[in-house]
Amino acid sequence: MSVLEKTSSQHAIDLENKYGAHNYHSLPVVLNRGEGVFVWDVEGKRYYDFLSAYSAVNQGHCHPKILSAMMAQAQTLSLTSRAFYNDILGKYEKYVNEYFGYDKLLPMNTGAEAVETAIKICRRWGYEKKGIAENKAEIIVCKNNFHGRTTTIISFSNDPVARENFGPYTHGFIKVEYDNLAELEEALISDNNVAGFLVEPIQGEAGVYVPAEGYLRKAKAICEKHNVLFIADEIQTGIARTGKLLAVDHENVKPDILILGKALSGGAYPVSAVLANNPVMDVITPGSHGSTFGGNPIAAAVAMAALDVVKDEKLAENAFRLGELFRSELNTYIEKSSICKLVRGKGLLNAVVINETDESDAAWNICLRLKENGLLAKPTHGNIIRFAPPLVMTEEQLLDCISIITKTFGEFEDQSLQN
Ligand code: IF1
Repeated sequence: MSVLEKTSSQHAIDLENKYGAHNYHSLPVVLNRGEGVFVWDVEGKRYYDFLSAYSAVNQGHCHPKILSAMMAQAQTLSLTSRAFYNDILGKYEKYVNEYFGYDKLLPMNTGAEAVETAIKICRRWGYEKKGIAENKAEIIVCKNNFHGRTTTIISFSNDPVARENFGPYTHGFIKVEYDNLAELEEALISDNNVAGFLVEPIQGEAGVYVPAEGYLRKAKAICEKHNVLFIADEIQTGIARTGKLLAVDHENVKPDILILGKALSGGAYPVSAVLANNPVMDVITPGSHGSTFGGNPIAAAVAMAALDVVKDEKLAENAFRLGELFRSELNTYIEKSSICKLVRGKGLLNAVVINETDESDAAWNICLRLKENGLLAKPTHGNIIRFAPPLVMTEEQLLDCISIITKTFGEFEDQSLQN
């Protein structure tokens, strides 16, 4: 069959199964078109997208403003490498620094690369500015973290599936309980070699764990007290996803190092960035870090357009308002549900915990039924379903989705409890 011909869903799945590494267990749906909050499968069925490519498509699929910026730049100058200057990188760096309030930006491509970059900056700052002995720097991370898939990053993961048989692992990381200030302070008191604390403002993959009010603010204060850099991984929670531009904005926390990715480009192109002020970023000197595509002209053009959209379309405000509505409506449903335990989240990063164990396939089966009912979502761990639509969703569309979700849950309720 010519690849140009319409392929059936099964044929597309068979091709991936035969020719692609099996590194995902994808929901059995084959998409070939996206627009705003909608995606379509190869058979022409339309779905609400409630994953947003793991919060990369906050601005909606194929946003016209982002695409036109991308195409215009792609037809002009796509890649120079940093061996030479170009006329858009400096403009982009200025724009993003002013947008988030930092002195300098180090441009990368994927989130994991940006996390690795932040780790290198933090360690070098620890040696050159804090005076930690060579190769003794430690970075505190949280249990159940997710920061990417590189060997160093999975070295400090406690997810066996992400980590086993990828050793030997990178040293220099201390794990503490998430949302536990006492453990964080204890780790800092007992180890003078700590250079930084790397944290997700909300733990996404762990199941949308929202820490107690004040956790981020107090953690930052503890870091300041111990001369340790507070590093916020906002790759998934940033760019308006939680109802503020950044999740740390809910507590007015200013990270020493800010890590961005995913929706920094609106999902149109791999763009990530590390932001810091001069006393931190100036440890990076010519030749000490880089990337072929990092800061390329297309990435710069796309990201500026994507950030414009966030402001112009007031996506943070919309996410805040619709998130309140989503959790309120789901809580009303949960009051009488036998299968749903709770809903949690901020803005339009939410999750519903299903009344089953980690090993149960209930959440997966519910997602299969949601697909049949026209909405795509995926479990994060056995019994937790993440609900994260594009932030351009209207109230009317959200109410339509809430009725699909509650109708679908209803099909799994324990009938005996309904009478
Ligand atoms: C997968 C979820 C996982 C991230 C945070 C860094 C990265 C991510 C907070 C790395 C990436 C993606 C990766 C993708 C599934 C998805 C994900 F949490 F979003 F659901 F895995 F945990 N920091 N998250 O969320 O960014 O290198 O991918 O650009 O790897 O399966 P990346």
